[in-house]
Amino acid sequence: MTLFNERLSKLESHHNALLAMKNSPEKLGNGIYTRWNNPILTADHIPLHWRYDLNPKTNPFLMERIAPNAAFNAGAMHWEGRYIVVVRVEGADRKSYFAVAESPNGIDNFSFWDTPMTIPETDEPDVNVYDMRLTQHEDGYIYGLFCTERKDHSRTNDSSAAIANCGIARTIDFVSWERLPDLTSNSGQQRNVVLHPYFIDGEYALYTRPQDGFIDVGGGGGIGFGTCKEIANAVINEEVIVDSKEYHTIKEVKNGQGPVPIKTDVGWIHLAHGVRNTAAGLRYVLYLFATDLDKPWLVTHRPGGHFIAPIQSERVGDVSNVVFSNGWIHNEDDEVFIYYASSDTRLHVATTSISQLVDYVINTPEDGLRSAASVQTINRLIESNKQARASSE
Ligand code: M1P
Repeated sequence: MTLFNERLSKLESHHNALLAMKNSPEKLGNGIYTRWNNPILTADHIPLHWRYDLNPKTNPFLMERIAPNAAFNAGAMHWEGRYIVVVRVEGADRKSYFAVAESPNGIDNFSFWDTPMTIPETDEPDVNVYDMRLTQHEDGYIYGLFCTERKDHSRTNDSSAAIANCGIARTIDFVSWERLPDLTSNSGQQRNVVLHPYFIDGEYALYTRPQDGFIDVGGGGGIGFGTCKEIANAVINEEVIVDSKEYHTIKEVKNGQGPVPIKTDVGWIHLAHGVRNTAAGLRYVLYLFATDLDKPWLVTHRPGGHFIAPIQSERVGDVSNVVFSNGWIHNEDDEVFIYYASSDTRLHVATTSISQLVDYVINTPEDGLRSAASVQTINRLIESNKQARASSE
């Protein structure tokens, strides 16, 4: 057997085994959701024919020619009975692109479609694109809103200076994408923009994240909300802050809407990320809040603290101490699949149900914003547990 054939056979059997691997749920969990033990997608899941020149004449050593670096932050949708994720794949060259992967059950056996997604560019080409949020809108299209990043040419002395904005594309089949003009708003920059699935007062409604700078949100106060008459020329003139960043909380530095909120009897349940600074750098965690069914910019429930934080091996990766989510799926059985990435490296799933999310949102105490208030909240729970025990004896 030649070196080429031997390597190819090993690579294929390793790759096939990875894609066929069954996932298993954690044993006990916290009662709110169940983490699944294996990441559902990693750089190793990227198809071999995207990475290797498979011709022995031009690649006798069977070297990897186009290395992937990571597969993470994914939009998600239950589409035609299939669990679809639109993954942020990052190459060794640091460019991200989108690729669709699908699974029969939402928890394992994810495999990428034959080619990465081709998203047309605008007249001002994107340098990097990432973090697509998928919305099945009542206008009939599936929208993908994503971050488009370009160099900030006004700051000539800073090679890192960049401008983030919201790119908009739409499809009906995840194969052909129509690119629309980027969002226009009064904020200097935008990231984490999400299209609401319904018209509000006849207009398209978007969750935004106004920010002054590329990393720092500066004066940007939190997760915003605005409407626009057209989506093919999306202009938001006014943004209100829905959920603000807050001193000494999990979202002290910044926050951002995750996927499209899920509609429930008690209101829209939102998954978001909150960021605080530490001596070890920024720490990203996920949290939930709920908004009014008719006015989805008014917060009705604010469970305190994080919902998902990085644990164990999730803590380490290209950007350590990060969990991020821009995709979840609510299926017809009221099961919820939360797709979250860890440390900008790999994609995981945690499963829960609408009943559990509603219970969590309603019954988790709010952040009292002071240590003494936290102790009072714990003492109230201890006291009610004592009373419950006494009345059952
Ligand atoms: O590196 C952590 C995350 O940083 C950014 O998030 P935000 O817009 O809130 O600052 C994004 O680049 C995101 O993709 C990344 O996971």
